[in-house]
Amino acid sequence: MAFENILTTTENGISTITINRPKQLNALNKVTIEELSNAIQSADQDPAVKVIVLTGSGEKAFVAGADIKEFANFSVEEGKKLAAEGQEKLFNLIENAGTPCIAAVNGFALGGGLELAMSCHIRVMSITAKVGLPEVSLGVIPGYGGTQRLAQLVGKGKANEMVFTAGMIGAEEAFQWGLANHVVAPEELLSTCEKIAGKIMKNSSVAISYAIEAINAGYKDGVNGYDAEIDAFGKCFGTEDFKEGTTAFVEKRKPEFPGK
Ligand code: DAK
Repeated sequence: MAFENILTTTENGISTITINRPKQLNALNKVTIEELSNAIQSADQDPAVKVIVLTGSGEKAFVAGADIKEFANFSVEEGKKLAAEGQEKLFNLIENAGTPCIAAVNGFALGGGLELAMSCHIRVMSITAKVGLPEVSLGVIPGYGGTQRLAQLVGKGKANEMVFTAGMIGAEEAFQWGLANHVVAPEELLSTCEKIAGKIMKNSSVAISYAIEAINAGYKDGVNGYDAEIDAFGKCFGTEDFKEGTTAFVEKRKPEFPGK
C-alpha cells in the first residue's frame, strides 16, 4: 500500500508504522489519520504481525497534535462529526486492535499526539519526550478520547490539572504518573520496544487478543468487565494455542503457538 504521510515496515513479527511529516512535527491531518487507520487495520489482520510499533519521524516530535491549520475553521457540527469519526476510525481502532500496539514516543506528543499514544496499549518514551494536552489554550478540549484515557491512566486529579493548565510534562514525570511504561535514551527507544515485543511474541497471540478484549471491557459503558473476562477466558479453551501451551508444559518444552 502506498502512503503519503506514513512509512511502514514489517520485520520479525513487528510492524513499525512511522508518521512522516517531520516539517510539521508529524501533526495529524485528515490524510494522515486515514492512512494510519488503513495501516493499523492491515497490520492487525496480518497473521505475520504480532506487535505494532507506532512512532514519529525525526528527533523532535512523535506527533505535535492535530493539524491546527486544518481544523481552525471548523463549525460546531464539523467539529463533532470529525471527533466522532476520528475516534472510531483511529483511536478506538488502535485500543481495540487484537494486536498489541506500542507507542514509541520520540519527542513532543501533544494534543492528538498524546491521545494517539494513549490509545496504544503500551507507551515507551524517550527521555527527550514532552507530553501534554494543550487544547484549552486553543479554545477546544481534547476530542480524540483524551479526557477519558488520560483520567484512566493517571487518575482524575492529575488529568484535570494537565487539561486545565494546558501544560507539558517531561518523560520522567510521565513515568511517575503512570503515563509512560518505560523511559529510555533516544537511541534505545526502538530497541526497547523490540525487546518488549520479543517478550510478547513468545506468548499466544490469540490469548493476548482475548486479554486486550477483557481488559478494555472494564472501561466500556454498560459492559461488565468480569463477565467479559469469563467469556474471553472460556473462548481460550477452544483454541489451538491453548492445546499447544498446555501440551508443551506437560512435555517440558517451549510452546510453539500456531496463533489460532
Ligand atoms: N499543527 C500544524 N502545524 C504544526 C503543529 C500542529 N499541531 N505543531 C507544529 N506545527 C508546525 C509549525 O507550524 C511549524 O511550521 P512552519 O511554521 O515551519 O511552517 C513547524 O511545525 C515547526 O514548529 P515550531 O516552529 O512551532 O517548532 P518549535 O520547536 O518552536 O515548537 C512546539 C514546538 C511543539 C512547542 C510547537 O510547534 C507547538 O506548540 N505546536 C502546537 C502544539 C499544539 O498546540 N498542538 C495541538 C494540540 S490541540 C479534533 C479532534 C482533536 C483535536 C482537534 C480537532 N476534531 C475532531 C476536529 C485535537 C487538537 C489538538 O491536538
